[in-house]
Amino acid sequence: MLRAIKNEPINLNSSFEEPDTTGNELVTAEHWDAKISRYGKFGRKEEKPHTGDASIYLHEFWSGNINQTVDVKPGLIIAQLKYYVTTVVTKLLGTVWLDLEYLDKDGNVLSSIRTAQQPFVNSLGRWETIGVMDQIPARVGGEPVTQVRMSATINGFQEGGIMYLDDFGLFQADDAFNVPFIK
Ligand SMILES: [Ca+2]
Repeated sequence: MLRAIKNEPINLNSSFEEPDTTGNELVTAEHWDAKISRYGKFGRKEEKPHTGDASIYLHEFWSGNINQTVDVKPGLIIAQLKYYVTTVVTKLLGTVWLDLEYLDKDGNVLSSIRTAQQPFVNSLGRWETIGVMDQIPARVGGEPVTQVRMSATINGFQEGGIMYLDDFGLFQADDAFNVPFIK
């Protein structure tokens, strides 16, 4: 029988409360990396948090992902992100999706999953959730899975809107065959 356990995120700085201290110009929150296409920046800002004081602010953003690599064990895992798109711009064509890439100890991608793309137009002016649950295999092709690279891709902010991201968490129960419970 599945047991619900209240879990904290197993990744670091999931609420973006800690500012970057490494001089990262693509994402200014500690422990996060980013890949940007053409232009844009994941900028930490204390302006519109979902929880805590800070979130990630996007404006004049073309396309890119914010990502973090996390040690995991085999079993059930949940990734979840909160996002808010303002109603300032009437024509918003953008979407967001999540990827989970399962890595070996050397960082090679063994397998991956991707959520459907969620269009911003469905949730303007309120916090929305995108999430995914999956089962991490112990091995893929004989290679043990030891890490997950979690990423959220934001695509289509060339229209000029404003978007906030917060609480990008990865959850795994202590007993990884239980379903993680997210408060
Ligand atoms: Ca926060």
